[in-house]
Amino acid sequence: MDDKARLEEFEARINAGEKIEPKDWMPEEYRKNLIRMISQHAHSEIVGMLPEGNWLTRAPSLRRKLVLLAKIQDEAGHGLYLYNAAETLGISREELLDNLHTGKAKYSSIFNYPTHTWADIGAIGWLVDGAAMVNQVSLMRTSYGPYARAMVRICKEEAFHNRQGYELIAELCAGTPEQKQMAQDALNRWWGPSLQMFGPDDKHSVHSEQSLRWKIKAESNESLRQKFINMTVPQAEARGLTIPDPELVFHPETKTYSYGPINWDEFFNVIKGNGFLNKQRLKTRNEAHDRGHWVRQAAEAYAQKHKQ
Ligand code: FAQ
Repeated sequence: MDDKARLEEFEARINAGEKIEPKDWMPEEYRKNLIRMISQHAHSEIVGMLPEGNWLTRAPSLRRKLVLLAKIQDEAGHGLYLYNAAETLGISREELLDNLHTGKAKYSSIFNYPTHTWADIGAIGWLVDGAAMVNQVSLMRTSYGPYARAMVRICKEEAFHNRQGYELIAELCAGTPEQKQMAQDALNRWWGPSLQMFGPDDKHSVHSEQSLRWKIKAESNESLRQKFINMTVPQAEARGLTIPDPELVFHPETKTYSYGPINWDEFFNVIKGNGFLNKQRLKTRNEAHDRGHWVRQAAEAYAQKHKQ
């Protein structure tokens, strides 16, 4: 079979809703795009542990500390499934991590923002995990089998992450006026960056057309952003919080919200490496990786010994 015939067969399988598996023929562009996207996703899970890890020693109760600890451990697990899924496409873990540590690969823009107060931990769970969940539920339908299957478990855990964040925010809203203000301040700071997490609008999204055609992505950036807004605004209102967007309007006939402009200059600046914490995040990740050298060395020696 020549490449043209292979491509036709590949696209017919995608259109029929079949999953593509690691040993199946796939166009080089499909493989490359998936490695880019899955690895960016994996790196986001791992870098996403950093802002929350910083708050473990400052959690206000033992219960909150246990919940946060469990959530951070889940994120490490998500990173692991995703690195494994990326490896099935023929790239090594070392190369994937090297791309993160040298700044060649991206991770989610959202993790370059600082966490000023405990309410920010609630906002991360409620908004950041909420946005991640909306995106990942749609990725359960991605055409690449290992990625789709990783999403099933990840989504179950994201639902718990999202609820714990919302519960934390709800508790602050039911507390003193100062606590409620903390929750509002966190919402004010995290709302815009959370909307940016879905990526640029359809006109400016570089990969969407091809990714939608090959069902790497099941939905466009815009459509997922809209779902997130429709889900989250009523949750804010239920706690007496105000979404920081004066142009937000509910349309009862379509049951959707229209919203004001998103700050894309800020977004592109952050993904170019100029966000508030980009340099610090990479430095911390590199240091953690170096500290783990002896563990990888021991695991490698063990694997070698048992191969013989
Ligand atoms: N941040 O052409 P598009 C989480 C880049 S998981 C940084 O539209 P695409 C869990 C994009 O890479 C969060 N860069 O790209 C957690 C491309 O640049 P490139 C992560 C971004 O891939 C919660 C350029 O802009 N989730 O948070 C971002 O078709 C709490 C043009 O964009 C995933 O990664 C961004 N936000 O669509 C952990 C889900 N958006 O690569 C701890 C899987 C866009 O050409 C605590 N990924 N860019 O140099 C996706 O669904 C897609 O990759 C999108 C972007 C939707 C993110």
